[in-house]
Amino acid sequence: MLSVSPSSISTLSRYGWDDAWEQLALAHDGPGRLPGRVARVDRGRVDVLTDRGRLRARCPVPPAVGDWVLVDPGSDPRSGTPSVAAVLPRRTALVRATVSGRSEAQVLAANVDTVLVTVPCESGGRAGRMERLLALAWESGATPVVVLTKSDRLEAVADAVAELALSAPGVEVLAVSAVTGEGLDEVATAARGTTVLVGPSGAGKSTLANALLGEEALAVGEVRASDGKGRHTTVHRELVPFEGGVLVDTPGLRAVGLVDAAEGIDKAFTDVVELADGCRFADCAHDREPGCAVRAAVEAHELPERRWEAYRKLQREDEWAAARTDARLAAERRGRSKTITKAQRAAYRERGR
Ligand SMILES: Nc1nc2c(ncn2[C@@H]2O[C@H](COP(=O)(O)OP(=O)(O)OP(=O)(O)O)[C@@H](O)[C@H]2O)c(=O)[nH]1
Ligand SMILES: [Mg+2]
Ligand SMILES: [Zn+2]
Repeated sequence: MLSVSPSSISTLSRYGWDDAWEQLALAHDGPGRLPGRVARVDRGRVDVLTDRGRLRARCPVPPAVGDWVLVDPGSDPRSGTPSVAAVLPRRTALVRATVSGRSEAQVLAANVDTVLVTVPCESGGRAGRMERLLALAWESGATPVVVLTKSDRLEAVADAVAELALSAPGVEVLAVSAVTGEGLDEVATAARGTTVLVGPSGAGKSTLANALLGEEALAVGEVRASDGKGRHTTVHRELVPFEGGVLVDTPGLRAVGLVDAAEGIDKAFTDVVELADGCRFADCAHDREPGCAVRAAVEAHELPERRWEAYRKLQREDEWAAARTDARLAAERRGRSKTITKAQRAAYRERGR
């Protein structure tokens, strides 16, 4: 029998546990098995939040932060330490290509509902990196929200928000200062369910997480005075429950490669996709074809050339990566998380009616 009592369910639900997870868990039932959520992953070991507290468990195949697992307490024959017996199928997964660009993908976080894409106010040319992160977030199946951080350092906050919004169609764009607390309530409201903070080093992700948590749980680092870049203070992905849900703080991303993210890219560029629908030819390459709505919009300065180029660049990169991606990984992601995500999206639509 699965070891879940009503009181343990109330503890687990703070971490995001629900009836659907319980149904999935029953399929992997075993004596004394404890459900729990992965809060941190180290080499061969994971920290799992269970109703009996935080367990450190061995794990032959490392899951990702945010995965729901079933732990056999004290079952490892050699050491008697807990070990992970099963990883439940993912609803969503935030996945990037590995930094090396080899044919591997890395799951940044699993079972994510909201992705807070942080944009530090001091960074110039903010849109490009944000667009890339939005594509990654959309592809995961979660809902992205853009957060302009350190707004206390900015005079024209509303202008900066409006400018970002132009490159984030259909996405809520918020500004926040962890120093003054301005905008914090809005971010707390937007941080629904399991919420992951992503963005460059020094953006203030850990500072914002601490502000949302109401305690200094995560280490914060200075940025270099010369260029305002962070020093990669956070080195582990870490899941922390808070009053309003679950937060995942992540290390600043140096490079964010996209993998099998065509859908996510299109969602991050709905303005471009809609324009392309208006081209005369269905297979328009948006180059020199007559009746090309995209070129016309660029020439009329209705679609910024920069944004059009950014879209093309991400598409090319994704196609290139897809051609090199390990077929097994791609199949795994499509077969598991994506079908579930699609079913889930359909369910959301139903509920929204
Ligand atoms: N003025 C101001 N400074 C902030 C704010 N939020 C963060 N900072 C400062 O920005 C610096 C970087 O903050 P962190 O929270 O460590 O940034 P991070 O995104 O977690 O960085 P990594 O862990 O390296 O990825 C620190 O010096 C913070 O004090 C803010 O709202 N206003
Ligand atoms: Mg940090
Ligand atoms: Zn066209």
